[in-house]
Amino acid sequence: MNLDDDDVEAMVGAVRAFAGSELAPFAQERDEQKIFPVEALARAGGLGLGGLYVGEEHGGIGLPRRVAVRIFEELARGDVAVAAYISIHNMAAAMIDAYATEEVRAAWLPELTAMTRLASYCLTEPDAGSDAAAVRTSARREGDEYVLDGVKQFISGAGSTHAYVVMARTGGPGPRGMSAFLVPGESEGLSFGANERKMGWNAQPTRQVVLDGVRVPASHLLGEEGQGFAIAMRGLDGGRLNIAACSLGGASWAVERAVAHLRERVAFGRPLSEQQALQFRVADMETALEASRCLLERAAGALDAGSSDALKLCAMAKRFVTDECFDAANAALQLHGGYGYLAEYGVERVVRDLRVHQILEGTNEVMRVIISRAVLER
Ligand code: FAD
Ligand code: 2MC
Repeated sequence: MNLDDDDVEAMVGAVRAFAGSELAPFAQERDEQKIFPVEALARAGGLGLGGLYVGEEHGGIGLPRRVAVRIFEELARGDVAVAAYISIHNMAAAMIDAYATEEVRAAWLPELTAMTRLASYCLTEPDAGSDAAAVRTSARREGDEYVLDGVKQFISGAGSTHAYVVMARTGGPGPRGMSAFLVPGESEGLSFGANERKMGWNAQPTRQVVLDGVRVPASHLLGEEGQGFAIAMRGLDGGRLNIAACSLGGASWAVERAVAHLRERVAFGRPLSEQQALQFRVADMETALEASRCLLERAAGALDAGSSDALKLCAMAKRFVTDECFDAANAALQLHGGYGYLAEYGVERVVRDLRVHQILEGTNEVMRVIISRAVLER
């Protein structure tokens, strides 16, 4: 999509309004009652938020990454957990658009981009998390079908979504033996574990996905046999930027709340905002947010341009932004005193939601593996 600056600002403004009316007012309730807001997601789809990187012929808007990070920052100001699910949905939809056959794309993408059908990304297994190339789920070719067997762990949206992008082994050990498949949610032999009880991300379910002799047409292979690991990793490059952008949105909101609180709260005869120790804290928080925004923009630009250092920059952005923004949100909680610990202020929810961004879509230790390899092995 060719967007000029006015188009970008109009789109970011529309997303800000959506986050303000459809996400923020319900975030506390969705967290407390573990509500996955499928109707609100369909309305997000109506704004184009279900096919951010999908081509226009199938209902997508083919957005550059540098715009997408701004969109996820805005969404997360409303609700971090819902914004993060929208990122995962887009990662899976983009993989289908990039690697599925034309027939499969035509069958699935219009509803995925509208978000009337939802997607999940299934890489992690009970014994293959950081070591993603150790995946054991198997896919065996039988005539014009593949038969999949295995267990996927921690799958976001599972049980409530319709399209499962599953990485499975079609060949020998290691990354080159892996392939990616689109598995329809209604497939016979597909079942789901209990909704995990979690510290945060309660507005989206997390379940095991169990594949017991699940048959899919051979046309549901994404790309070619043996390309699954690279396809999965390419998806995560952009996913990691969006997760970081969600951290930035959540932390920005929490810092704003903290600043308002410091102005209002009087102690020792004057507003807390007049205490220099707290002013310096605010200065550091604001600097961390702005540095995060700059690194995200830089990494997104590199990914858009297909630069050779894009992988390293995406890992840097994911590591730096999710760490810095967690610390900023946690500091915002501290600046609220005891009120920060109360659910009604919303800041503790943001802290709980942001914590997992240091773990998923590649832990921040794995991000250091990627960065140090790029630096030391070049
Ligand atoms: P492990 O790999 O066992 O790691 C344990 C610890 O060891 C970590 O601190 C890790 O950083 C460290 N470590 C491991 N290897 C190294 C190394 N080489 N060097 C240094 N340190 C190392 N996965 C999906 O596929 N799809 C999803 O939708 C999804 N959603 C998730 C939602 C939630 C709420 C959570 C909690 C997880 C989700 N995940 C999902 C899984 C997530 O990506 C993994 O939890 C993550 O990649 C880490 O894998 P692991 O939990 O097996 O930890
Ligand atoms: N793009 C394209 N190709 C890539 C790539 C990328 N980003 N990263 C790796 N590859 C290729 C690489 O070039 C190599 O190709 P070849 O065999 O042709 O040389 C192949 O893939 C194997 O790469 P590595 O040798 O780097 O593989 P290794 O086994 O050492 O693993 C590591 C690398 C640790 C970086 C990878 O396993 C990893 O990212 N682990 C973390 C897993 C993860 O992020 N899980 C997130 C799950 S999703 C989630 O949490 C959600 C909430 C949705």
